[in-house]
Amino acid sequence: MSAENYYRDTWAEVELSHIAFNIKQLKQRLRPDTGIYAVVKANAYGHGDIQVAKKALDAGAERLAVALLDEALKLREAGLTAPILVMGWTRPEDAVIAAEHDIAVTVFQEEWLESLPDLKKPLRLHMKWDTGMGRIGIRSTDEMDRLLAGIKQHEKLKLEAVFTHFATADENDTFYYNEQVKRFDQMAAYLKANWPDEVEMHTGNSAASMRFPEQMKHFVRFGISMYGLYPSPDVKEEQPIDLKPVLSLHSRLVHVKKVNPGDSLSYGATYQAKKEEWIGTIPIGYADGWIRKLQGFEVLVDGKKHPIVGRICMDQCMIKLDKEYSLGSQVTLIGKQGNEKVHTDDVAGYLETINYEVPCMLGRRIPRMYLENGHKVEVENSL
Ligand code: PMH
Repeated sequence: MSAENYYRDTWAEVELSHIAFNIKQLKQRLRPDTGIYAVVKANAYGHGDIQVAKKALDAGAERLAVALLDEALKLREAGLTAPILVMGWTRPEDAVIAAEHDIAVTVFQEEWLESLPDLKKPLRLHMKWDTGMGRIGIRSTDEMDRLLAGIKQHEKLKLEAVFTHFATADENDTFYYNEQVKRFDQMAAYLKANWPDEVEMHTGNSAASMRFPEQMKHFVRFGISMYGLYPSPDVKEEQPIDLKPVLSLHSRLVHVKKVNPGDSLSYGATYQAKKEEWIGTIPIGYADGWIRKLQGFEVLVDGKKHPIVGRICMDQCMIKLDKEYSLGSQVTLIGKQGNEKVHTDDVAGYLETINYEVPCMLGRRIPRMYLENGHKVEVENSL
């Protein structure tokens, strides 16, 4: 269920013009003949897959990439006709549905080809090469031989592309990255010698595509940096392109009170006021993905940082205010207020995780408000 209204004082803002800005920055660095897959898996890293996909295609991405067939079908149901690739494993019996909707799938197992049902429509295949990620993909030219032979046997199958994924493209040390590039190039040379048709190639994620644009093949797969986040602290420092964060997270004070010295807050009564303190309550909690480990993290009210105090509850948490604020005052958990900002990287650092995880954690219970240059264009409440 998806609605255009919501009745709670917590929301995420998704500034679509920044998607376009980030794509433009990358395009300026890529060779003119390198295209872009907008990676919109996992609900576009939590940002909203349909809205982001539309914007990315408008802004110059040619194609879409997702992890699961279900995600691809959702995009088709929303009327998106651009080429879509499922980068993860698809069940062979579901290849019929993929073909019906003209969705390209990833192939890397001989048994998979053998157990394909009869296809009425052509099916586009991307062969995955495991050059060092160790996740999915073939690792040898023997396996490639067997897959190529299998593909030849099915007249409905078309080998559209081959691809690989880098494990360390976001690190300063490029040794392992270069090993993967070498391995890919060897396999590509073998393919060229053993397959008559032209086959597309794509290797780069955000880190590789912005750091080594001249090495990119026909396409790159642009994920985290399309959302305005650098893939790692190393790349953030190197800053090969300028990026604008797309997502911000906001709430409002729904209760403000003065507590006395010794008064306790929240589950476990673990926080005790040392003196008279102003405490605000905001309607976001761990069920929204604002997890308990964020206790102590500082959020913005009135352009100033204020810490979350006491345990974070399922739907609410408390912040210690520097003075009394009126009900409804805006609280920014990720984003800017005045001269202060809380970056997604700050949340990731506090949680000792990567920035990718932060927008993905934000639950569907948080409505997404879509903006174009600060103006609201759409609201989606997919609770
Ligand atoms: N291609 C593949 C196969 C991926 O798995 C990902 C991201 C991307 C491209 C985009 O990478 P980027 O976001 O760094 O640009 N996949 C994942 C993952 O599986 N875990 O974290 C990111």
